[in-house]
Amino acid sequence: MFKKTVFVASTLLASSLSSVNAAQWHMPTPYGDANHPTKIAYQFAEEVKTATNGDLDIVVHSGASLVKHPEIPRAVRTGQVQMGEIFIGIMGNTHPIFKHDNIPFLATTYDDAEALWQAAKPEMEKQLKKEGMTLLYAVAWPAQSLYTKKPVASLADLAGSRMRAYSPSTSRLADLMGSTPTTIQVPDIPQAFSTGIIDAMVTSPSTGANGQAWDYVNHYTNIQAWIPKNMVVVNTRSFKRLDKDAQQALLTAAANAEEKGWQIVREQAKKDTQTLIDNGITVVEPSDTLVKELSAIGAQMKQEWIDESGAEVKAVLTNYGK
Ligand code: PCA
Repeated sequence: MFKKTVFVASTLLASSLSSVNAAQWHMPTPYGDANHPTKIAYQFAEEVKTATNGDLDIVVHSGASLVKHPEIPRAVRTGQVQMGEIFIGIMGNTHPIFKHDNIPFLATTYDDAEALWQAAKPEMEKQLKKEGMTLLYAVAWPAQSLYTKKPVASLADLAGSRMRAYSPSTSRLADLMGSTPTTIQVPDIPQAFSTGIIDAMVTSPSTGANGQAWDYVNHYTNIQAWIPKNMVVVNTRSFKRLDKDAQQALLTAAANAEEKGWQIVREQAKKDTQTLIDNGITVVEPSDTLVKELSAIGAQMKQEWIDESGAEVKAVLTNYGK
């Protein structure tokens, strides 16, 4: 009898302790559930919940439903939410280090993109730390290519066009390509095309496939200009308030998410390009002229980027070795 009482008491104590420690966190993400970074975010949250026996419950709010994409960095920095996912390039005006993600032709294969990420990580972590954030993981998108209504043999074919931009670097790119940039979020792309606000965009086969790009463009030129990433960050104070086990659970799940992301993206790129073809989009390799013209723009943007922030950018390029 006595033993049983002790058992009940300690069980109650354990469960009340765990409810005292249990936390529900909110994690806004910018893109909808069909996108592979969002799928990985859900798996990450599930893994953390299991590893902490439910003590850390991360609620994923996808599709910018809780916080608008451009506001997510501030929401995490100020602790309004504990974690968030951000397309790295949108922070390009905060500090040039974030631009490593959108420089055309700096890394165009998945192996190079992984190497660039490893090279950029230390500087990224330093900068995020200054803003009260800790980097958890990043997930790459498939390589970014050109969607247009008409074939593009050279940049002359884009003269006067209106191009979607999704970051400071892509605005600059549109300028240099002789088109006018307009910032448009993914859910607004179909309407922006149908109302003539834009008539071209550079994004992944995935975003084209998810948004049924065949309804508003006919041509996809496989320029594979860069491989951008979403990163997941945590408010550093929130992270430090967790006990050591929960911290470790978060870091382990983050490492797994990052590894899975690099594995999935290669397959995803092939699958989604095939979806574009199956739905009638003409997929072509870029002409030599277009490659030459775009490479020159890439070289110019790289130089402008170096000029903006010598030390940090040079550190990335030295680590990257290219
Ligand atoms: N899709 C997102 C980011 C990169 C991508 O492939 C977008 O177009 O906004």
